[in-house]
Order: sequence, then C-alpha cells, then structure tokens
Amino acid sequence: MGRLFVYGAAVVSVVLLSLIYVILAAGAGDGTPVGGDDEILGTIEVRAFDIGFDPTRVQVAAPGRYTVSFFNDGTVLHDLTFADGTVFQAEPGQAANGEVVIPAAGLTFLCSVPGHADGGMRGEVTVAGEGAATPAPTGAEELRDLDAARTAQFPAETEGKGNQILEPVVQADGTKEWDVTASVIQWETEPGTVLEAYAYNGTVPGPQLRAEVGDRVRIVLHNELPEPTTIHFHGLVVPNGMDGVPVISQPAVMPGQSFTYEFTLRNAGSHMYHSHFMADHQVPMGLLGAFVVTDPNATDEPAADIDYTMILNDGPLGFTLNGKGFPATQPIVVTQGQTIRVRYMNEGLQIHPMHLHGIPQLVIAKDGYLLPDPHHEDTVLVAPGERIDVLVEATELGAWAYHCHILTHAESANGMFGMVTALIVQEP
Ligand SMILES: [Cu+2]
Repeated sequence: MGRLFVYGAAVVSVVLLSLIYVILAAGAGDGTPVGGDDEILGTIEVRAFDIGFDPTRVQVAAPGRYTVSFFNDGTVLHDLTFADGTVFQAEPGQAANGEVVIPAAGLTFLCSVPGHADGGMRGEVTVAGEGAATPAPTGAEELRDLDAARTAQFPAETEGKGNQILEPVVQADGTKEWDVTASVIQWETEPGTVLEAYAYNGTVPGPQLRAEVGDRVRIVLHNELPEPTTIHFHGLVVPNGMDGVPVISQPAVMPGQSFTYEFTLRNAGSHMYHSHFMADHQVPMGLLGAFVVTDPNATDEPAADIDYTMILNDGPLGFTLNGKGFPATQPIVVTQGQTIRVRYMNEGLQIHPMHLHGIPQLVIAKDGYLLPDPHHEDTVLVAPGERIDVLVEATELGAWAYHCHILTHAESANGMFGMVTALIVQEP
C-alpha cells in the first residue's frame, strides 16, 4: 500500500515543484576549500510573508560563513530560526541581518512563531556537491526524494492517541458518568514535534463520549489548568444552566475546582464538547472532543460498517486530523464493499474542504440532523463549528489520498504535512 500511496502523493506534489526550487548561488562556485573561519562566502537572502518563506530552498556553493539578509514582507511578526539556533526576528516591514555558518550537511530553518512552521514556514539551506563546477541541476530529484522520504513515514508512530471512546461509569440509577480533567500536557503532533497542549484526560482530542437519546448523562469537569475554563456541549439540546458559557449560564470553573454537568440527551447526532472560556485559545490548544449521540428508536439512520469520527483543528498545534499532522495521521483501513460513515467535526478557526480521492462522499447529515436529500460530493466543506456526516462506499481498491484541499494546510516544500491521511481499501 505504501508504494501506491507514494505514487499518488507524487502526482499531487508535482504541481508545487516549479514554485519552490530556487538556487541562490553564493561565494565561489569552484568548490575550493573554505578559507579562514571569518571569511564571508556570500549572502543568503530570505523573505517572509503570511505565511511562508521565499525561497524555501537555498543552495550555497560551499560550507562556511554567510551573511544573512532577512526581510519580513508579512503583516505579523516572523522569524528565521536556523536548526543551529541562529535566529533573525523581524517585525512587519522590517529587516534583520547577521551571519550564519552553514555546515557541509546543510541547515534547515523555520519560523518559530507558534503555528507558522506547521503552516508551511520551513525551508533548508543545502550545500552543492564537493567539486561541482556548477550547482548541479538535480533540484527536481532532491524534491522528489524529500517528498518521498516524508510520505514513506506514513502512518508514523507518535506518542499519544486522541479521540478514543471512553466508556462511562454507569450509576445505580442508570446515569452515565464521565470524569473529564483539563490539564496542560506535552503532545506529539508529528514525529519529533512535541508541543505544549491543553487536553481533556491527557489526549488531543479528548476522549470520545457516546450515548443514546434518553440517557441521563453526567460529566464532571476537573480543572487542573492554570486558567479558568468551562465545557460547552456543542449541538446538544441542554438546560440553560448546563450550556457552559461563563457569566451567561454558569460561573467560570477556576483552577483546582470542579463543575458537574448533568442532563438528559434529547437529540441524536454528531456533536462536540469544548471549552467556552478563552475558546479562541483553549480550543485550538486542544480542549475539544466528540460527543456522539445515537437514537435506538431511529428508523431512518443509514447503515454503516465502520463509524469514524474525524476532528479537524488548526492553530498552535498545526493543521491536524484527530490531533495529529501527516505523516502521523492514521489511515482508515477498510475492506472492499464496506460502507464507512465519516463524521467530520471542525473545531478549528478555519474552513477545511475535505477531499477524498477516488470515491465520492454521500453527504447525509449536517450538525447532527439527517438531510432530506442526501447528495454526492467529492470535496466536503466543513466550516468552524460544523459537523458533516458522509457515507463512503469502499468500491475502489487501493490507497486513496484524503486531505484538506486548502493546499497550504496539506503540502509544503518538504512534502505533505498537516491535514492529510488516506482511505485504504483492501481486497476482501
Ligand atoms: Cu484546511
């Protein structure tokens, strides 16, 4: 399957190739040994914009010391942080200059402002081969290999897995109870990228809660964050006092305090729970989860072999599907002939058009309500706060790319990242 997917990925990537290969010849091109430590071999020029670098690939003729000319064309603060720790920071419209030493193996760089590197602000300085008379025209091959190396890691192992179903503790009176603790954690979004996150029960997304219409449920929130918080049950019809909005319907839950939410489930569907305190910060940081309610008496519920919840998020943790960025996203693996119900839930601050290659998606529900006229789409737009349910009939064999079609959420100079996964349809 790996090979199939690498092939598909390569096709997607070709579109970007011409945009991102730039040679910035610097210093002597004859491969002569570098002189004294202080000799300046040339200048590396990099401009930042919102949100990316130009160029993302810089080739120098030899290892050694270079002048750096960094300019911020963007509207927010950006920096140019090299892997050896050398940093150039510039406010919008400002320049920063200095020097960096490029080792023979080259040096990667990124913008260290939270979210920017995962948004695509990454690049690399490479050194032309020893003795090469001119920089070799191998850019396309290097790009192919960079992209292939990254995609070959898929699905990569990382620490922690979010959105796992948490069984409730059923009380004597039948009430289904969950304890949910909010705390600060370290979360590995992709191999080697470990970021500070806010989490329910230690994972991003938090545990998936599932129950039925008519169930009495109790969610006990424990706040171990250094900030106040609350939980809002997004999409569920609840009594006003259980709606989770500070001041409007309850006091903020202070650090060290707990708050008990209790209500009877009235409406089925794909719903969510998330923070409603500084939600612009706490939700992108990870205080979110799925709350799926089924109706045991429903007669119009479409049948599916696999029920898969895909939570979309963006912000300080990057562009993520169920808390992970490609290649650490997990593929959906099915057998030909099976039907998959995908419940998209957008907890992010941006829209994400989710495109599945190869097989159309039958859109069956919006915000938990079944549509009277299900229809096919190949790209399903999911706006912030929305839940869209689709059915996919796994008719076509193979590994099918499955990604957000805002391509800066899915592709970069270093290959695919962020909101990319695959639907893998195997032979029966
Ligand atoms: Cu997107």
